[in-house]
Amino acid sequence: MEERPPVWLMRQAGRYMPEYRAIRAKYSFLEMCRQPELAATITQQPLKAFGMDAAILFSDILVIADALGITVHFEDGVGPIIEKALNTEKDVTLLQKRTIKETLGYVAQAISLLKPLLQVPLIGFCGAPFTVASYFIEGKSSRDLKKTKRWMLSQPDSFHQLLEKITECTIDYLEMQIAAGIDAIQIFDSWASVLAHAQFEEFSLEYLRKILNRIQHRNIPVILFAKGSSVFAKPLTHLNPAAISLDWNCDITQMRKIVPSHIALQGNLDPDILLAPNNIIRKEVQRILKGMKKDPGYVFNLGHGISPDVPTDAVKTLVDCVKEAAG
Ligand code: 1CP
Repeated sequence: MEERPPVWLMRQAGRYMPEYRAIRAKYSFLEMCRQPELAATITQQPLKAFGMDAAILFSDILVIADALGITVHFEDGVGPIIEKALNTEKDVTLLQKRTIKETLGYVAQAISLLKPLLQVPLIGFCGAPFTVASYFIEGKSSRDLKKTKRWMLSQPDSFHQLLEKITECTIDYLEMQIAAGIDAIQIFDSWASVLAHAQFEEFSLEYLRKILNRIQHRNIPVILFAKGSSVFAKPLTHLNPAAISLDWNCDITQMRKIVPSHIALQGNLDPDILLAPNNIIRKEVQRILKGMKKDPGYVFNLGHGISPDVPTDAVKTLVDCVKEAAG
């Protein structure tokens, strides 16, 4: 019998699930992140509904703002809003790193609550410094990150200072998650795709390298996700992560020519496939399963997160289809 790959989905907990919306009707998004019992319940919702092979902690890449004294809130239908978006070098100088335990201790509590309840590994996560910096500068979601890139290109020194500060907080934050018991880490560089190759190496990769080097002694598998990971696969392999999570633009079978076999591959299914009829979902899932059948390490996932308008039945179809591949 061929072994099937494990399956989990980025943003597997979220608004597409009625169980999530029922809790969301009573609490703000940040309350849901900050109350460990709620975060633990929401983390388990997709596992109970669909039976994924891993849990990802319910939280957000932007909660780290608290650790730098930046205030973020989430507006319904809009997304994250940074109260005082960063504008100048002085704003960066004024950022004060706070104790992670004091500002983000609730994340460790949620992990401690969850660990004894789960039968599957728990993935902790953080944002890549570049992506987190882009939200702090833009102040909200942006399609093109013009303000970020203008700053990066015109004042690279202060941009590096900002990345450095976020990196230091991120390392402490991951150390806390590891001490609390998570089994793996995924780092999300969701906006790397706006960067030219050399810009990616200078403004993102170097900080990812720093993070991986500093937590290496913990022996925790690290999955690197970037929007654009297929374009940046070569430099990402130089960091020697446990896995690289691929966007959906590439032919995953061809990526093995670039990514050595000791680094697992994850992802690659176009998230919009979940908007298609079930027979199409099955066909596309099977296409990837067939292509990766003989691969030494593949983890089934989407090329990016699930969107809120996806039907739950589509997610069930995807997970069932991967699990059936065992027989
Ligand atoms: O209104 C609501 O109910 C909030 C919607 C929501 C949810 C469910 C947000 C706001 N964040 C989350 C959870 C979340 N965010 C998880 C949970 C674990 C999971 O099930 O996967 C994770 C891993 C994230 C990470 C995250 N937040 C990323 C990186 C991953 C990605 O999708 O690229 C990013 C960029 C964010 C920022 C963010 N958080 C929320 C919104 C609406 C946004 C903005 C996205 C954008 O700018 O387009």
